[in-house]
Amino acid sequence: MIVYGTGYSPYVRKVLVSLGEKNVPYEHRPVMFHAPDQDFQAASPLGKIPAIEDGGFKLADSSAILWYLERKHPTPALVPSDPEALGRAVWFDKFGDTELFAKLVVPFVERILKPNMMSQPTDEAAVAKALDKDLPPLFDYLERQISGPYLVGDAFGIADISIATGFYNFHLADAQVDAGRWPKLAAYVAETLARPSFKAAQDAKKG
Ligand SMILES: N[C@@H](CCC(=O)N[C@@H](CS)C(=O)NCC(=O)O)C(=O)O
Repeated sequence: MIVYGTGYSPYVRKVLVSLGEKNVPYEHRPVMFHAPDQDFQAASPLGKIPAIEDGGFKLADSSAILWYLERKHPTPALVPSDPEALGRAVWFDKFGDTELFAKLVVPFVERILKPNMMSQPTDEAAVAKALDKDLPPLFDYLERQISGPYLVGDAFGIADISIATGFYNFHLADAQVDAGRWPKLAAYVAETLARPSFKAAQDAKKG
């Protein structure tokens, strides 16, 4: 299996973590989004990362890929079968990919991407707004949801992958979850990112 997309991407990381958990070998091609690479373009209709090619089968979108991997490599299961747990897992996947990451990424964009890759100055006011205003309600919500090592049920899964992945970019930008204010979230993020699958994905090629 070929996985396209730089290791900086939280969405690419979701795929790499899932493959790591399932012990599926893969070749990683760390292209940037919209890269003029014909094989990548053929796998990603919108030019977004991640995309995969698996024996000629091409698929884009991290959630679509995780569901594909779940059916193709069912063990260990990363998607629960219990109806309520499944509903929550899909919710956390969506929430992590959209509302949460849109805010978590702000320090990364401002402090890493803009000065290093876009020749633009950092807007610390935008970082402060994300840290002081936009993220606290989301962190409050997650703090209330955490009651054990995993967000859903008694096993690591897609919800944990999708919620934790963006915190790696958050940390790269020198931002932290305040453990005094959100102790369960801070511990949960640290423990999840320390899993071998996340460690390997964090070391993945950035391109
Ligand atoms: N829903 C997609 C989102 C993927 C996505 O937005 N990836 C970013 C890079 S982190 C991208 O390719 N951006 C380029 C664009 O939006 O045109 C997924 O889960 O894979």
